[in-house]
Amino acid sequence: MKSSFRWYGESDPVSLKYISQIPGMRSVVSAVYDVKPGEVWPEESIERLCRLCEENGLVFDIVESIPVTEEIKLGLPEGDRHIENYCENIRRCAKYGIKCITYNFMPVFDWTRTQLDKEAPDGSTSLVMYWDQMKGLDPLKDDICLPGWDASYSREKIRELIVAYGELGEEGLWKNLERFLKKIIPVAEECGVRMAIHPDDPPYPIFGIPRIITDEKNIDRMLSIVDSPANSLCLCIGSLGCSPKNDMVALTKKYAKADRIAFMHLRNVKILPDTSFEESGHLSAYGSVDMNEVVKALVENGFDGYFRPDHGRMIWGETGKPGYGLFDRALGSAYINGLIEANGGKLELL
Ligand SMILES: [Mn+2]
Repeated sequence: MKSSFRWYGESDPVSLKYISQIPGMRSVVSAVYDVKPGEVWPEESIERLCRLCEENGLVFDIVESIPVTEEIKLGLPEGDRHIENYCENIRRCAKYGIKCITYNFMPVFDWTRTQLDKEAPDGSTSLVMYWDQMKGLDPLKDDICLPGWDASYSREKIRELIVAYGELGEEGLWKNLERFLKKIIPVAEECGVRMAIHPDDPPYPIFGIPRIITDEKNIDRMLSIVDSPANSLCLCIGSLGCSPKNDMVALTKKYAKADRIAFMHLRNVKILPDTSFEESGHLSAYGSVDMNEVVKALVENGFDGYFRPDHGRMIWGETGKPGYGLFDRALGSAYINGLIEANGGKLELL
């Protein structure tokens, strides 16, 4: 297995030097951030990321994400040009050694939480979603913007998108995903890249916006659209795991065995009695997922792809991008390394 760490480029307060000091760390998960979604990434930008990682004893070989535009997801005419550009981005990334590209097919919002700095009794903070904070909110009527929502959209644009997706519905979104996959997966195959779709976070509809990568049945449907290892999963334990209906150990076993996991997002989540959830520390005892059983399932089923500790809490006075501080993610990484070693798995070092 290949240990990786997300890095938001040169403006990230977490340095590559520090990332390289995390035991077993190998790959940097990053992206070109200064290009509008739907456009082509300049080769110089990809090359620069490769060089910076290499200078720090790391490798940039996994991308998160190449965003899928609303035009593609809504099946608008402009979407065709965006899909062409998407294919070109896959080719360009492959040219510089990228082996895996993560993306999601979530309409409008990449993820939804109601608070990013909920303080736990120990003083650490984390991201949470509480239904009682969501109650009564209506983005069609109210002037609201939840954390994690794309701030570049105007309120008016968000309302417009919500109406458009409501009309499109789940089946319409499936149709557009199918169209997208049938275009990009052959290109990924040709380039030796595995596409890894990130599940919807959280895995249920919010404000009536359809969500489709939510559970086993829908994941099976998605994987069968193009039956190829190039059409794989970024299995995010914390995203799928915040629905009590998803058995994360069983899903990990099933998809690792079928070789349809390219990337693992390993973090724990605590589901509350009303199905609200809190992002917890990685340790099994802190959340609702048995992390040891998840890692054991990976080892026993020969998983040799990438994993990263995903979000962490903010601890030790660190400030920065919520979920993406250095300290707790590094602790998560070390914990996962321990689980891998104890279960007889192997870390692939550079
Ligand atoms: Mn994730």
